[in-house]
Amino acid sequence: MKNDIDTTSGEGGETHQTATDGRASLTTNQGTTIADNQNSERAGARGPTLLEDFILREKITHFDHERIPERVVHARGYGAKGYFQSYEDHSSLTKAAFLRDPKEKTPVFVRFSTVAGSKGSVDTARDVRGFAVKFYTSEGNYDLVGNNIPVFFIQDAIKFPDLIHSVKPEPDRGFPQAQSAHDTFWDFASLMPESMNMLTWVMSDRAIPRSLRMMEGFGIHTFRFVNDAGESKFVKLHWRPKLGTFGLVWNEALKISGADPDFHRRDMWDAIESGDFPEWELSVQVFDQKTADGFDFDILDPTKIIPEELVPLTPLGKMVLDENVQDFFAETEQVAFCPSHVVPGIDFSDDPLLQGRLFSYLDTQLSRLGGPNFHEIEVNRPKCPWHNLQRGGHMRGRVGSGRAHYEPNSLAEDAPREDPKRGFMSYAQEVAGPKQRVRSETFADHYTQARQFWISQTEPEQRHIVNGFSFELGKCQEKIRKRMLGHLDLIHPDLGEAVAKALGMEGQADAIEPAIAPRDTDPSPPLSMIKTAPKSIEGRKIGVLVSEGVDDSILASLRSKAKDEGAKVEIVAPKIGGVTSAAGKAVAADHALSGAPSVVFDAVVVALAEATAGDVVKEAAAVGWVHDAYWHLKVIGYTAGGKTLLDKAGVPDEEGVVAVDGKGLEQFIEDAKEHRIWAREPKVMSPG
Ligand code: HDE
Repeated sequence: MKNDIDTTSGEGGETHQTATDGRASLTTNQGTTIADNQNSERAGARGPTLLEDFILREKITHFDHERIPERVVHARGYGAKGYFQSYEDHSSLTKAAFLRDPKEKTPVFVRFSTVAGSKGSVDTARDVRGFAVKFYTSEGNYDLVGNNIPVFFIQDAIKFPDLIHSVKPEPDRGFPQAQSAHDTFWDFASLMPESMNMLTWVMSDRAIPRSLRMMEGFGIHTFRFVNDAGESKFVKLHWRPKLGTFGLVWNEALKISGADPDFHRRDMWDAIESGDFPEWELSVQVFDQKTADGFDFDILDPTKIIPEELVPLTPLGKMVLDENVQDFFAETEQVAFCPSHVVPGIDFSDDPLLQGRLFSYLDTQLSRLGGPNFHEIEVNRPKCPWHNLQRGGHMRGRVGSGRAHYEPNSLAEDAPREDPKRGFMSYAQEVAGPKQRVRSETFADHYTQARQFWISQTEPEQRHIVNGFSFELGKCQEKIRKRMLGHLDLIHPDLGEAVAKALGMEGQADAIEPAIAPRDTDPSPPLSMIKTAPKSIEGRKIGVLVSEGVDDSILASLRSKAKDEGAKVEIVAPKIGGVTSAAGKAVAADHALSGAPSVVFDAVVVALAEATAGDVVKEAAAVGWVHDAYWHLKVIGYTAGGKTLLDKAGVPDEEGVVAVDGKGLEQFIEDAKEHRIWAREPKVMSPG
């Protein structure tokens, strides 16, 4: 653990800054030791405070300026550190050093985020998640600034301010916060047919991830890799989580927002603290211009994916996050990602959204971080040597030397010089054409891929998309609902019909003329989370509700089985003081019942002792605990005493409701590996 007081920066070393007991003395920012940190200086014990109290003024001034402007989008984020390691030498693809040496561990800083909400909003809002990775490579910083959904709402950067203005709180009233479920967003979206593919993804459970550790990441745009021979291929970048990709269910997400607004960051922090390091695989889809020419969509259009059936994924390496941040502000808040931060071997495509981003990120740091020297902040500084002839600017930290800060010069022989051999060179792509403001016709099919996404989903996933649309549109004006229903009919008549039914608006869809009529394609199974879900409870949490006299052997076998499977058990007791087991042992509570509703667990066990179950059963919180677990399709284990609570909550004896005495525990774990009992859902809610 590093000391949070920096005693090393002063030249003076250990003089007056070290108190007699060996602890660092409190000083001002100028290094002057502070004698009294409890009282400001005043004229007389009850008199006015003196302006000359520089210690008070310095402390308050610093405090007054402790906040910086939050990010205009992606304000709520969470960071972690780790490394990337290439599986092998990929030099046939790229000259980027970090993808060439499988022995090298390249340090990374990752920031996950929501998009619409402000810094103090909740983790589990329905939203796209940012997935931004800074690789501190030996050849400079490379930022892969992606999202957890592989397509985007718009095709041209010039529409981004409009998109964000529409989703942010409405400017006259200042709400709603962190939500797309309001008029302005759906008004804009329904007038932008290009957003239809992304909207279908965002209404799926991908927009309410179970955990940041269980999210995919995508570079979205087509990029280029360039090798030593100067040959270039196009690439799409993908992160795939080792634990699989999982979502919450909507009602669960709503309740988590209240029970634990920090649900995702706490989950990430806890996992890393306990040595359960999140891991992702980086892959690319590699293709050339000829292959691109054969697609019936444009590879420069960021509202399209390249289905894996057309170009499979080539794994490049893995990323492991093994260290939590030490100072949230200094690191997570001040980290500055820019898609324009690339290294030799990685290059851009002409995607018009990407091209706008190449300008925007550097620009936004100037006001957010206060000037052009943000690269000197520790989290942003390259870990390889860097030197140039720039000087000056707000908060310049580096101390330059010599007279010549221009080039060419003959006064400083040792000044840095350009390096045509190792330096970054853009791929020499031919560019020609008239200057014009047009949208290429190859960008005009807005429905085919949305339809493919829809038909690739399992039944429960389709139900949730219907629910997502009907929840959000249910908060909008009628004309917006009708317009959206018209688009949904084009995406797929089944989707349009189901949402219309859920809204009670059958037959009311506007007729919308598509620029290009949608085509039918084959489904693409990798687009479904359920079809690709690993059967495992690794990284999951099992909540166990106990009462006085709980059976020791059930707790012991549950703990040992969960450990073998890489899952965690947390004890929920009526009171935080815990309970005493049947054998008279103290069972510590991880949570009081009031502080841990079942929404924060993946599976639950109701392990009440028969003799004391009656005390728990009369608590509405306990009944709600079990009722919600059932509603949210969780696997529920129970003891003989626990059965009383299940009966009170109206939980029937059926698949996924398992007696855990004796052999039943194995069954409970096997069922929990299915994550949710999807067959139960039609019994607890209808779509919409
Ligand atoms: Fe961003 N975006 N964005 N974005 N974006 C920002 O940069 C912008 C887009 C993404 O954790 C801002 O430092 C424009 C797509 C992430 O710090 C800003 C356009 C994708 C993050 C900005 C886009 C992203 C940002 C705000 C359309 C997925 C958070 C603060 C042309 C590939 C990074 C900042 C972090 C942040 C602009 C579209 C991902 C204003 C103009 C597409 C993950 O520069």
